[in-house]
Amino acid sequence: MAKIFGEQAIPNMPWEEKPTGHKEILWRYSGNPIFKQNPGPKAARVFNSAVVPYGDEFVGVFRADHKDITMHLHFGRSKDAVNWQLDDEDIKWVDESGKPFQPAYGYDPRVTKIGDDYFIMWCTSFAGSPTIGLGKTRDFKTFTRLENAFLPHNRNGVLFPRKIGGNYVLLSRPSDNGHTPFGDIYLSESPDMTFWGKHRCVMKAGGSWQSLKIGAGPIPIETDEGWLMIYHGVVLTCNGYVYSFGAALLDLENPSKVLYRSGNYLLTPEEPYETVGFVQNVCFPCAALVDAPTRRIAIYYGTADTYTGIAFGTVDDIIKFTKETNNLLHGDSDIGRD
Ligand code: BMA
Repeated sequence: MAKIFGEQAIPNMPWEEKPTGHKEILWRYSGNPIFKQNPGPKAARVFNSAVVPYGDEFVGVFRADHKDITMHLHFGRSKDAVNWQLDDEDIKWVDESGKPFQPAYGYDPRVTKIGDDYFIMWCTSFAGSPTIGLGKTRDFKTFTRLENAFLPHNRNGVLFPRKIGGNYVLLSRPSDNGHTPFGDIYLSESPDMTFWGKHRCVMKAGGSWQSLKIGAGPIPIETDEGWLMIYHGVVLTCNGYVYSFGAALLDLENPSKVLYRSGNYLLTPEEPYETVGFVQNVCFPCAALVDAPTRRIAIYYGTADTYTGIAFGTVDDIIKFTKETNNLLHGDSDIGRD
């Protein structure tokens, strides 16, 4: 059994036991999807979103695409992390001097807690092109934008939950301006969340379900087997892109070194709410709740760019699966400097 570092007990997180006879590593919540269409006066579809425990309850930063098909971040709160009260309006950001500083759009948020701060990463508009927006809050009332991490074009920013080697570490997926037909996972370091450098390649797309592009998903989970990184992988079929997700273990002190990488997906679009929607065949994880004492994990994933689902499993089963199906590609186990 792997030791899980830094993760708190969340005894009230959503959970259902594995259905009898279920053969796969993950199983879907029976009440999926937890967000149906048109959940708010402006929000048409809520998906690819981040949730975290907060006090005895849960809060989240949600991707809500509006009824004019623009992409926004909304705050939400919940007592059980299943039934959510979503704000009608999008999050209002200020800059570090307290002046309004609203992004033109925002999507695919992640939330990482470090100390008392909750850092929020999302895909933001920078001079009209996508890059990684960064912000922080302590109370989920005042949301302060920090400097954008990178130049365009970049997406899927995921901050590790502690400094590594004295620096903050951010995963990212350099991209283009559109529905990017390529994409590998990189990391960058920063002493102060403003200046980012020491860029490293973590792993590249390749191999069946993850052959076209890959991108980090939930915040990596620190275990004594390595950082457990759940990530999405895309294959291009005759019928378009298919988004599945799998897992990798990264070296604890040098996370650009991949120790294991799942050769099979953990979850792929199968249910109608995953295969049919605004964009068909998408399972896109952005958050996970882990109850360290019981090893339970609840993965939140956007489905078909329309709904939000939860998949359950255990950290130990995912680690075992990642090792058993291991399919490291050339260069994965390197430091990724060249
Ligand atoms: C990606 C991202 C995701 C989206 C996916 C499928 O490029 O934009 O937000 O879920 O495409 O449309």
